[in-house]
Amino acid sequence: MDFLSLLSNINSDIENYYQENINIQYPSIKKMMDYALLGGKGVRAALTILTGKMFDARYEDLLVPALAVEMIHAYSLVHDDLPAMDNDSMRRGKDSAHIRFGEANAILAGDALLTHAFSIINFSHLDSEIKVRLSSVLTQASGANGMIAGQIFDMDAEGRGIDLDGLCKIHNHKTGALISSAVKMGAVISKNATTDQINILDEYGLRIGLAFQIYDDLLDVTKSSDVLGKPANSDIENNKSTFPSLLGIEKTKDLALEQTAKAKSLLDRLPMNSDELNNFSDLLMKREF
Ligand code: GRG
Repeated sequence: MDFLSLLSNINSDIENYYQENINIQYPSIKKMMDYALLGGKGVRAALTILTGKMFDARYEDLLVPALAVEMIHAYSLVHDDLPAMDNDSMRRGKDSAHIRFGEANAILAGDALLTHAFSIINFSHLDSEIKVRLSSVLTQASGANGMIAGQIFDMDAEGRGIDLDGLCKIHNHKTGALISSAVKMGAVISKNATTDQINILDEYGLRIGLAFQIYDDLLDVTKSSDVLGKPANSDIENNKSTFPSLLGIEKTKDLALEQTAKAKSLLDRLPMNSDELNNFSDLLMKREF
């Protein structure tokens, strides 16, 4: 199956699961949450599901963390687009949430997605022990030691020159941690994964997350706003160091492929067939947006 068909099938299952299980009493809040959540590629959900399949996890179980991680991701995009952050007016081919609903509503819609990501886990059909493990993985990745730290490092670096190590540190936290949590939750849910295997997947997730971000930086300078569904060249306009600004386009491409190859080589250390996740890793480096 090609990249977009795979993602489109997963996205429609995630959307159905969301509509059936989210319990929001107030239509105006639900409308803003729907607006911010739906319409992304669903890469993190796909990583959870493909990893879970490797460990023979049940598809209906995997939908729980797959949705939760997409809700955290959507909240981070809403807040990242705010005037106080990156100040971007377009996202996923439409107005950013604060342009559509106003800044205060967008902040609250982001907060609602963040909070309800954990409700989706806690009120699900899963065993209590699994719920605790999933919540722990997701909190670690999205909280002050993960994505939030990455955003703060990123803001601190704005307008100052940073080196390649500094840039990798930002993105390991800002992008890699959540992507790695998506991968790990697919394994954790199955109860079949050993600690060693989860550690291997953690490293795979961080490497593929870094490769994803490097490639995202490349798309920012090589594709149009129409193709991206968000403003092109936004990193330059925000005066941010990026992989292309530090390395140039060709070396950035090489680095993305090198990180992907390293990520894939980690999968070889797992005893089960990892072909689907391997192929997906390659497809991430061929995406158009
Ligand atoms: C608490 C104020 C506050 C902020 C939360 C904003 C934030 C912390 C973190 C930002 C995280 C962020 C926006 C990382 C960028 C990662 C990235 C490459 C996003 C694009 O991901 P895609 O391409 O997007 O998967 P789609 O739209 O397809 O889901």
